[in-house]
Amino acid sequence: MTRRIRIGGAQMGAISRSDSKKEIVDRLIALLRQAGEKGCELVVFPELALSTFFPRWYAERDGMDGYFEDGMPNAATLPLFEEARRLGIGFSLGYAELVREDGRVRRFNTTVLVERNGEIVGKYRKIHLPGHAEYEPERSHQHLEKRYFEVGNTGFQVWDAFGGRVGMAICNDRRWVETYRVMGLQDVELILIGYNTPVADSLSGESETLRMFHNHLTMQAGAYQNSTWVVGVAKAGVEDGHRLMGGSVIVAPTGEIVAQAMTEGDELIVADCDLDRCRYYKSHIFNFAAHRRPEFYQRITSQTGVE
Ligand code: CDV
Repeated sequence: MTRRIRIGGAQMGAISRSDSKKEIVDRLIALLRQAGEKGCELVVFPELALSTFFPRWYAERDGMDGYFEDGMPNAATLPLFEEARRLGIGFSLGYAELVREDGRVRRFNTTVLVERNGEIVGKYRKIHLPGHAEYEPERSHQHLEKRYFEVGNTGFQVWDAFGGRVGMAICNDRRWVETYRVMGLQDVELILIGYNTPVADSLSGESETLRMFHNHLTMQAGAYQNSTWVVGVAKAGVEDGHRLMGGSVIVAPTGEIVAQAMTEGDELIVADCDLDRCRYYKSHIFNFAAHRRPEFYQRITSQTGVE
């Protein structure tokens, strides 16, 4: 029996501060229906797909709570869950999560994995939070994820779903080799990643081309070195004067890009992903059991910064 699954990467264009939750969810549903027409069984939505990328603005720590969801699904997102179940399509969805846990209010940058029957089967809370926690006047835009979110507490798990082994990561996580390897060691076959990446870093002066190269380089390397499919999906375009990159891709376990977005707007990319293609490298050049030497990797878990 083939384990081929048709996957849609649902890149989104910009979301402005003034857009209502209903307008945003309607756009997600439109992308989902397009995916249904193309025969997709799984749709990957971006990081923070229900709001503008609010960490670019400074406020009190609870000053952005209006952009957070305090349950999933909730009244605003239920129509998306219902339409997905009606169409028999699963999806991953990134959003800002507000939860009462351990007797206090906690805020995470979260993605849920929803199976074709509408059930949430996995939840990942972003671990590598980029940026800073206080206002930094030298920047043209802030990146305050460390202010508004806590480091995720789910770890990098892998779930049996969609006929394979599925993991998730969020945006900055894609740049870290550890993200992929921890899932690789759990036999991951498909990693779903949403991102919001500014085209410019006001401190480094890197070109847009170089930043797009790094976007793809990290996901292609992660796919190849762990012999897994990777789906990376952007929220792109100009949000209230701040431009985010597109470049959403579906990457094969060989590291090759098999589908890529061409715009910075709402755009669906599609690929047929045969999960059995993961098996070749997993049993040859990246046969971990045969070739890894963890006795020489201790620094990776015992040490954080350079010593
Ligand atoms: N949302 C992100 O995590 N963005 C970062 C930016 C700040 C570099 C990223 O790694 O794309």
